[in-house]
Amino acid sequence: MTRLITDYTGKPLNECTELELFNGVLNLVNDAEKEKGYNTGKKKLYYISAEFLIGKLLSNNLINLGLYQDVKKQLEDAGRSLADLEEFEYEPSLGNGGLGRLAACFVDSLATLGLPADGVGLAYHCGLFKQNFENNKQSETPDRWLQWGHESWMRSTGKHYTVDFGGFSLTSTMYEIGVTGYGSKCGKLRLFDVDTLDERVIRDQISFDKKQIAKNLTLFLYPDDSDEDGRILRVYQEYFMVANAAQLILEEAQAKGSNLHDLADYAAIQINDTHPTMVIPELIRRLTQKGISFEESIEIVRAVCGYTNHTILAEALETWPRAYLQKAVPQLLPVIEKLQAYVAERYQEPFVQIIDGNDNVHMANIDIHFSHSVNGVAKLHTEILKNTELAPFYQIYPEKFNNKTNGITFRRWGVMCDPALTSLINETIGNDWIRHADDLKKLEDKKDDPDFLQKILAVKQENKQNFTDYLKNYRGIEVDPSSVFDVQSKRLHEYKRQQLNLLWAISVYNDMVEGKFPTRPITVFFGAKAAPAYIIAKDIIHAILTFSKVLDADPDASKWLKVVMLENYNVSLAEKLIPAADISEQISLASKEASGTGNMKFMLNGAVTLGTMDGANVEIADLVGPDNIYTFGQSSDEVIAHYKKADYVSREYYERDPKLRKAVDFLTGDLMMQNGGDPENLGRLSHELLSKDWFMTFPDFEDYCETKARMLADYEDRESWSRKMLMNTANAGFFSSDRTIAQYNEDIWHLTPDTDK
Ligand code: DL6
Repeated sequence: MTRLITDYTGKPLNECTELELFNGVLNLVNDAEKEKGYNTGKKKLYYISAEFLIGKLLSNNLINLGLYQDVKKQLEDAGRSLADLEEFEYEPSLGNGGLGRLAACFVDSLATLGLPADGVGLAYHCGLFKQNFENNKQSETPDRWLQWGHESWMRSTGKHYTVDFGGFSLTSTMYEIGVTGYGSKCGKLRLFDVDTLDERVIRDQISFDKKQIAKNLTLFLYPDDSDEDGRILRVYQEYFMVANAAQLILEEAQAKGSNLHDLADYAAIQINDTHPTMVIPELIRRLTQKGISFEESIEIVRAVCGYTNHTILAEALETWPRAYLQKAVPQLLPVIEKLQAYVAERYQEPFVQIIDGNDNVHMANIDIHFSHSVNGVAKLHTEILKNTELAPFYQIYPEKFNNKTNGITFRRWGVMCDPALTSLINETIGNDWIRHADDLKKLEDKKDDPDFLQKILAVKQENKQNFTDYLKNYRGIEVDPSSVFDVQSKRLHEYKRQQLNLLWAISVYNDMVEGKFPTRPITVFFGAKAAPAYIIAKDIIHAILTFSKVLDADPDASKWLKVVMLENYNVSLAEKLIPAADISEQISLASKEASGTGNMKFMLNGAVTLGTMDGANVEIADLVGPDNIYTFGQSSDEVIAHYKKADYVSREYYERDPKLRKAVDFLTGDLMMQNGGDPENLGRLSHELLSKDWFMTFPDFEDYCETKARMLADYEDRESWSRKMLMNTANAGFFSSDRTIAQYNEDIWHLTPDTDK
């Protein structure tokens, strides 16, 4: 039965304001979701995560509920447009990067597969900061997403818990955001907030009074941790998240008949990175309070919890000084100390201790000892964890380690963001691929069909034109849609090596000055936010923005090369940018990117990868074969060997390679300074590269430039390039998060799907 939007607006659609219309459709979606109902079952998964980067919800939910075409038509018949409502909707900023977006894809797949599951996290009021560019530099402002009518997505449940901290207690409220499944019942995101939050503690931009915990606890995701107050605040946040989660989990299990000894029959917990680690001691604490022995509590919790590791960067593995825990959560410290005694009794190896000799508590070590499963997020990553980063643990618990290569939801990253490609695929192989992604493989039958290859090129051109129009209309940026769209969009981090791409672009410019021009114009897009306290990352942004001005100021060069650093890159912008990309830059230093998920989104949308053999790039290369990906650079084994021997000296490469030297010198040269370059930022960046270059940009520079030149030359054979695009889309099926979630369930959670639709 058709749902009428007018039943929700109470007046004709052509008389509605944008807000009335938006709320009308939103309430229609909410009703449809409730009518579908929620996946239930005896055992439920709690996926606890500090981030859920869910993106805008309106169109995604309409697609999943099967209402998209109908609602679009009702709006069009009244002279209104769904695209306008999509623009009107404000994006929730509840995440930072891949880790949070993965959690959002996972809850979509959990719902779609009918698995009883909640995402559990925090209801940040401002979430991640909003990025602004001024004077070629990043600045940050609060992103008050909640002020934009999202109360209707995020519904209060009226449920409250008490969370005790050192010297005070806070009351929480649980909010819910519905997670629509595709052709299935729904799931829920359950986000906790403090009732006492007060946004007036924000002083200036994103700085605020960090001591007033009751007022600032859920203000920002990842508050600045460059000082001690900021770091302790993160402990408060993490404990608040898991203390609420623990109460919810125990309450729900008991309501379903658990006697707590059998908790693992009622609950599975996935600990997404180390932020939710304290759920382990918290549950043990609560179980012992209920009269269960400490030893048995450990076994119960271990049977319930699984841990996912998302990084091999040592500095990204959280450790908290014992004093912080003593201050914020004194009731938890005795439990952690007993866990340390338990470990020390069994294992002497210093690396695996929970509390080290300097009184630092290693959160990942708690996870590994007291979970029954430890997984990495791509084949290579899991191997590096087992053999290098976490080798002493692997020796103790070989049976716990397993791999779950990441995935993405094809509803958002295919159907929703690329309607032109979706139509072409649907008319060629039908639409089963949206739920059974391996079906995409059938597209390979078309790889020698010149008409089909032309159609693929036409779809890409349409997407490039759409993005060009968007940039012009909404951002005032002009780009040439017939240029090659070369895209690197991801968090700004030295290991991801935006600086390598920049040095390449500078050397293309240097070539042009010498009269060597590219065959076709190239537009290089960067989208990236730098953590506010990450100085070198901000210097790299400054260098990119300044270099883009150098190009704009040069009438000859700017016809051939344009660099666009997109402000405030977020999910909505990714949804426009990715379908338009020709080249997907995945150029992290081999061994450092746990998986990457952007690489999968670009691949699905027919971009060809230029990448190192890192993270999930390795699996992309296996799937598409060497003709359909461009790989370069040192192998992960070579990189790991260099770190071990500590024998890398960046200056040697600089001295040896004149092209590299010229590009590096350019960073601090006159042209950069004349175009708004700040000698302090650029000098620091140049010094960092020349004196350290910890992520080994220089050794890969030559191979990167040569490989990219070959790739750009190959781009000119349009039919052959289109075949590469096709092979990427056709082989993307493995990267559906439905596959990933099915594997987690099979190996770790053992939930029974709710098949009662
Ligand atoms: O697993 C999701 C995502 C991976 O795809 C990225 O490779 C990885 O960098 C990211 N990890 C994090 C955690 N910390 N760090 N760094 O964001 O997880």
